[in-house]
Amino acid sequence: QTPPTTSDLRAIMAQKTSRLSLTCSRYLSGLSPSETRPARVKRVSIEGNIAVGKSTFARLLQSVCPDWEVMAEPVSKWQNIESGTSKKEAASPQTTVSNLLQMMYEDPQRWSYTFQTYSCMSRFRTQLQPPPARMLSSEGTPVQVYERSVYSDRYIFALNMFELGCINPTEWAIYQDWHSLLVEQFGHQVELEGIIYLRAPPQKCMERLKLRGRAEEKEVKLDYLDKLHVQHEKWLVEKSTEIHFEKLKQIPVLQLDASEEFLRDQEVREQFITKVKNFFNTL
Ligand code: UDP
Ligand code: D5M
Ligand code: MG
Repeated sequence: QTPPTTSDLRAIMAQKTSRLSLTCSRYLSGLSPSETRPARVKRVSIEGNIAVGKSTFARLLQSVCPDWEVMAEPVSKWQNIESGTSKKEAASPQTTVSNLLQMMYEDPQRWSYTFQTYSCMSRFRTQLQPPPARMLSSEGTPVQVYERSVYSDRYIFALNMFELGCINPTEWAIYQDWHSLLVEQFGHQVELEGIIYLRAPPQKCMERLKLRGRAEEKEVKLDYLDKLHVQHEKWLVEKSTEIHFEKLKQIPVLQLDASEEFLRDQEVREQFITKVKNFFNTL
């Protein structure tokens, strides 16, 4: 091989510099004034009833496109509450002290509010994570996809628990106060551009819940899934839930009929992916 000439090297350098400046300008032009996150990276949550297939669908999306980053719901964190998780305490070994998911299902009156504080905190943490560097230089439509959001925490689960009497009026007032404060303070950083609603009859979710066999959920009744289904319908279809954030009131929703077997049926899967791609392009 002949060594590169000076003009070859110049050409290579020019190409690299122009690629770098393209990446930087794309990144900077995408930044909206009050945020640290580039506006061209879209954020979408997958919403739906327990066991409708959100995690399965999230894994499918992750496998389809490298421009999409999927963030799973941190269920294992709720199952393993650890001591010594702060930075100061990081040097000492962490020990699992309890399973909050199990405690919430076993004694909802006692643990629902605590569960909501922790699940919501973990969702804020997830939604506040910056996009990975590879997304910033992507040519396509980079999208961060979350399994549920700080909004379903409030407008599905916390609201439902309040209506069931598992969260009392004082707890509900306090919850709503800090939830609004955090959403307003974090502003654009926790806003979503769209929602994918995986919709299926509660009976179908019950079948899938049994199929999955998560130990903590073995006492979950169809009636509970019915109530959560109604909350989803009110929020995302009928739009009758009272929403406290302007952008969320207008948010585009893609509804997919998740009673179809998208895990095993390739045709259904491809239809879903096409709909998702088209949806992302409209955001
Ligand atoms: N599942 C299925 N067919 C589908 C989608 C999901 O059999 O088309 C199964 C999946 O394998 C799992 C259960 O349904 O055993 C619940 O799915 P997942 O955990 O994804 O539901 P999520 O609670 O995250 O919505
Ligand atoms: O959701 C994971 C499990 O966690 C499921 O049993 C529902 C429960 N969950 C999730 N978020 C909440 C809130 N905010 N309150 C109460 N229960 C919650 P899955 O749908 O299986 O992915
Ligand atoms: Mg899941």
